[in-house]
Amino acid sequence: MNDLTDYTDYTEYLDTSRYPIAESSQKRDEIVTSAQSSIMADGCVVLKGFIRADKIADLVAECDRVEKFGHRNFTRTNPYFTADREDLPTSHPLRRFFDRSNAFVPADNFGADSILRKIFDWPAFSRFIKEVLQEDKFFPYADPLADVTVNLAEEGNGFPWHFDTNNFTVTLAIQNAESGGEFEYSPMVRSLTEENYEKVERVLDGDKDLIKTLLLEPGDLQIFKGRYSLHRVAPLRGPRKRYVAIFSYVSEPGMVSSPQRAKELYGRVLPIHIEHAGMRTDELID
Ligand SMILES: O=C(O)CCC(=O)C(=O)O
Ligand SMILES: [Fe+2]
Repeated sequence: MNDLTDYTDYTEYLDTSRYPIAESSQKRDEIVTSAQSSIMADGCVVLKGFIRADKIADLVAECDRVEKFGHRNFTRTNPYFTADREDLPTSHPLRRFFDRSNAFVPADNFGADSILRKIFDWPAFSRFIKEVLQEDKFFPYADPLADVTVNLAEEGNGFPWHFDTNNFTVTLAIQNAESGGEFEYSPMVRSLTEENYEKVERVLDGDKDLIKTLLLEPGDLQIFKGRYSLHRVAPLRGPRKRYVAIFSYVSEPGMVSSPQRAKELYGRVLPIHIEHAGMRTDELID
């Protein structure tokens, strides 16, 4: 398909004059090329004002409607989500454990008129993300609880320092807390072959020379490769909840979570999770 034109009127939500992602044009090519070079340079690109400023209130209202369905999950984890290593000194990154607390609103709560779902289902949107990431194997997640979710976080919470277990994350900032919540990251601090524990330890100790800070505002779209870049969301302050939408893509069509992960992150397991895992319902252990 060489013709990128899509006549559906998404201009209602997305700032398509600033980001004409659905048309073949020089402007679109420039946006894609510039986003690709940011991703290559430090694994991150932020498209400021991707959502029209006058539509943010509708997105906040959508989140306010469903936030009561958020499933809270509390863990204590090191940046690698691995077990403690008592053979190592307590300062070692593998021994640095932080409280992690977050709540995901499962994807099946948003309803047919959801703005977030319309964006996720729009072919021009996923095609644009795929091009920016230059991923050949790129498919929308097929998990009915997790394809497009909202993460909500309250005062004191945030995401402590970690490396992602997935290759990339696509997030849309919708509402910030009164303060805090900066996105901090240390680009490419490790690689496939080198863990660089010494450098990781300096980041965990707050070495500012190694840390970049971004303050995302409502309407900003972030595409981030977090497998090799240590990152966190700084603790939040104030009573207002932080809302971030997460759009999920995977490397194979039809993929869904494991039953264990669905239960942990979304609080429920659906028949599709069990079918894909080749398990029977009575084999599930809560
Ligand atoms: O909420 C965010 O901005 C990013 C969260 C994050 O790092 C993650 O989901 O792995
Ligand atoms: Fe992350």
